[in-house]
Amino acid sequence: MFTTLPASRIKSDAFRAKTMSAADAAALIPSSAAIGMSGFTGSGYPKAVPQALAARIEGEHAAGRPFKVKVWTGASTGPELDGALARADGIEFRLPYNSDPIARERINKGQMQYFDMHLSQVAPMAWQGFLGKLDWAVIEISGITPEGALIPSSSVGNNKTWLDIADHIILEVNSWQSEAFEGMHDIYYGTALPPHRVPIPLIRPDDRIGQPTFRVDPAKVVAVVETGIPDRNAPFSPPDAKARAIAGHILDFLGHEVAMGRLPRQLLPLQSGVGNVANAVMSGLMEGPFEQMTAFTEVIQDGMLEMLAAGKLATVSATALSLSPEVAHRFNDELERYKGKLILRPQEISNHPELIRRLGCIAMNGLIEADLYGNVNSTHVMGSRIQNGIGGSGDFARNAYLSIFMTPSTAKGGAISAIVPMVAHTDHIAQDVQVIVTEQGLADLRGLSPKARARTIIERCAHPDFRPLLQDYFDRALRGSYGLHAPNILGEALSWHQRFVETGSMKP
Ligand code: 0RQ
Repeated sequence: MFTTLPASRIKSDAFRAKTMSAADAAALIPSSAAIGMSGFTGSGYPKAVPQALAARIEGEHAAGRPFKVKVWTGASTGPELDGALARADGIEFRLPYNSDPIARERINKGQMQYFDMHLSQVAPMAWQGFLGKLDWAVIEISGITPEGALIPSSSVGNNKTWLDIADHIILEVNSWQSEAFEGMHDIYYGTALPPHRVPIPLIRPDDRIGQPTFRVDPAKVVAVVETGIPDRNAPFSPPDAKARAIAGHILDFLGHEVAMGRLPRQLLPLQSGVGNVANAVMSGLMEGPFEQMTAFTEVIQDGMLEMLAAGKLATVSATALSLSPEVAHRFNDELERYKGKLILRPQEISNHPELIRRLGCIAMNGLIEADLYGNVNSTHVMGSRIQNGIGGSGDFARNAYLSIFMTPSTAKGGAISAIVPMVAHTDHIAQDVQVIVTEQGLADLRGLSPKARARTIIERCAHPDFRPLLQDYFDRALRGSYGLHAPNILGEALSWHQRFVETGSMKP
């Protein structure tokens, strides 16, 4: 049968009967509710209901009535969710990862509680129950089948878990998302808590072990909202000289590892973090000699999609797309060509420590600062101000075959050294950090004792403006430390950070 109207994405009559406006759906949610939202980076997050909820919260506040909710997600989301709710001062508690600037400001002003956690652990911890009850789920999907199964959209995140454990569900059916998404997801329902846990039967990154849709109890679905709003990720800036230098060092190193017989010619499954540097490394790999690579990662940024399109990458497994607006629109039009090569999974699988260890991933993540002994701070600027969160970096770094961290050697126009005597907060201990790369060079820390690590990091990674200061600190620590295994002058170790807090520069 043909019609001039675009076919509804809601193919089930029972669900179509529950359609309503975003404002009507948001009006159902009470203050203090814990809401599991879809979304992982600026992809697949609900866009209409959170904005309507934010408008409602602003109205309640104007009338002098307190109204806040607790927001659980997959990872960061977009401005229509975190940005809108944070601007309305509507978030009381947030987990597990945030990159929204307004929410960040509220967290750092002490106005919003934030629980920063490993992304693989969100669903299992929700099942354990100590986070409290999940009252609502607001989930973006790309369609509903005639049988009432939900076709996921551009991220999977924790949606399976939110749909399973929430009391009430609101679905946003987004017709901006490509219909060709149907069949690209692999939703595994075999996870459980101990003592019922069994091995996850995934042997290769592109194995399918689940089903293409989410199941849902229709009795819990109280509203279905139709939208057509694009995903919103920040565009990537073209790789600058520093990002290109970092990518070059990593490519040389991987080539060396292949030559030494420690990596196969097609490498091992790649994991790449978020941000411009990570994207630049992917662009570097695009030009490099490696063919038929695979990826077992969290997010697929532009660089990875480009490699997939060019055949450099054979397959990619992730939990979310994280594409710039331009590439996301193109991807939507061309999605059919990626079928069979791209799989999106729940984040408890994409980030599963046992799978990462067994597959032997090559993890490449950004850092805020690293210290002389190879400990890494990924989250807390000057030890107290949260930037984003640990995200998946801990899941991957500890369990990877090769754990690489990368950063420009300075931040804030050269006022801050990314290499410091002692990190002001530790996310990744030295045992989980095998390689540190800056535009200055690459430090291969594998098998090195702490003092050898310090010498290598100063020589290879530190910026020339800070190298003599670090060398001087280390030399004096060698003379005056309480112990000479990992020498430190405790009273001085964090004085670099304090100097920045007081003067705006780490330079004396
Ligand atoms: O702040 O924008 O205000 O200037 O931190 O830094 O250089 O743009 O780098 O985007 O790659 O982010 C660690 C934050 C790096 C990221 C981090 C300031 C800097 C800037 C961003 P401004 P850049 P990136 C999988 C993996 C944890 C999660 C993770 C991250 C801002 O990589 O969140 O890895 N990692 N997940 O100025 C003070 C320093 C600084 C500093 C940078 N030493 N001191 N400020 N900045 N270094 C993906 C997911 O889990 C979803």
